[in-house]
Amino acid sequence: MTKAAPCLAPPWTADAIREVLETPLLDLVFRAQTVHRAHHAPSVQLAALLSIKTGGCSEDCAYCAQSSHHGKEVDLTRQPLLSVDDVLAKAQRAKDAGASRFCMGAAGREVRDGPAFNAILAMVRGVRALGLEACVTLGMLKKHHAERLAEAGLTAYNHNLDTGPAFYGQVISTRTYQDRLTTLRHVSEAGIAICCGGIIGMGEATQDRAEMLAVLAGLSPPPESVPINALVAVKGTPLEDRPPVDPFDVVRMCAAARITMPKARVRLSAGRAVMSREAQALCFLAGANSIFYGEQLLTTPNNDTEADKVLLATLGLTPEHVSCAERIAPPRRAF
Ligand code: SAM
Ligand code: DTB
Ligand code: SF4
Repeated sequence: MTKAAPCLAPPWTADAIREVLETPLLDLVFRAQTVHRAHHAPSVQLAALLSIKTGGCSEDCAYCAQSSHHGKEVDLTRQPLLSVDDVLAKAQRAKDAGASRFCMGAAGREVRDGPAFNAILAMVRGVRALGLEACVTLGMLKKHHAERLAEAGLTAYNHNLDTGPAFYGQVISTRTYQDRLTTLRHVSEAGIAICCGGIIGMGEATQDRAEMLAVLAGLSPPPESVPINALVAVKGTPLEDRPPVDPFDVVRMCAAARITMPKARVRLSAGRAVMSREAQALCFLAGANSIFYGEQLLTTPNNDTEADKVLLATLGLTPEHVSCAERIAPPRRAF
């Protein structure tokens, strides 16, 4: 008698994901919603975002307002690292407004040991003590940095792939795709959840989007959250003249992320401020279940908080809460 084959999902190839991305829109949304309902309640995670250190970055990411490579042309006020007290006051305000995760972003190539990193560890501890999930995005890091962040109770580390490997070199030259994957490995090995996604609208082809999703879906363990950003074309950056992203393309990316990573949170991220309520609703139908919540992203505006609350209520979506277990327990989580 032959043994039954183990039930393993086949790995997603870029070609298969490209087919998914090119499915007729309503069929795609229907398929994504079917996957979504099998894995998730009708709730949306509200993730507040704060830039804790702004501008003056050595990297040359073509989309970014904070790179000093295009700094002179961008209208941006640099801001050194905020104090722990300031950050925790903002985290408390975000909690009061209903956020369950507090994300802190710092401009810069990589984490370095020293007083600034110690202050960031204190911020993570403080955010967790407020009963919020904590996420940071600090650029590349080494194994011991990830371990210290895990000890401080960090819930997730955001480090995006940004695009597919073939297109990547047209956007960034100062760090490689492999550098990003190495950072992600350090994060996972420390037991911290991975928040990793990318940007559409930088001039990439559908194939590049598919290749990025194939890398993401192939990560082991897979990302806990996947931010889908539509380029915010910031004046003075090399991508300032990129045409606006078609909101249906954002819907397609949310759907393909949901189908290929059924358990992840799919975060409708940058670019939401210029999307209609109806386009956002389609993204939620396609499986998005997280948003950046609060009126500022890092350097650019985000949606009005009250309008977001009304939209979620209109759609019958409830804000996700940090579970009681998560509040009491673990600084380190198995991932
Ligand atoms: N410096 C850190 C790093 O690059 O790893 C963290 C901050 S960085 C600004 C976080 C992510 O925000 C980027 O990887 C990119 O995916 C996204 N992002 C930055 N500027 C953007 C823009 N103008 N439009 C859309 N997404 C953007
Ligand atoms: C992510 O994927 N998107 C956020 C967060 N991670 C840090 C950042 C979006 C930045 C949009 C442009 C800006 O505000 O500078
Ligand atoms: Fe620096 Fe991050 Fe902006 Fe790249 S995305 S220029 S690393 S702040």
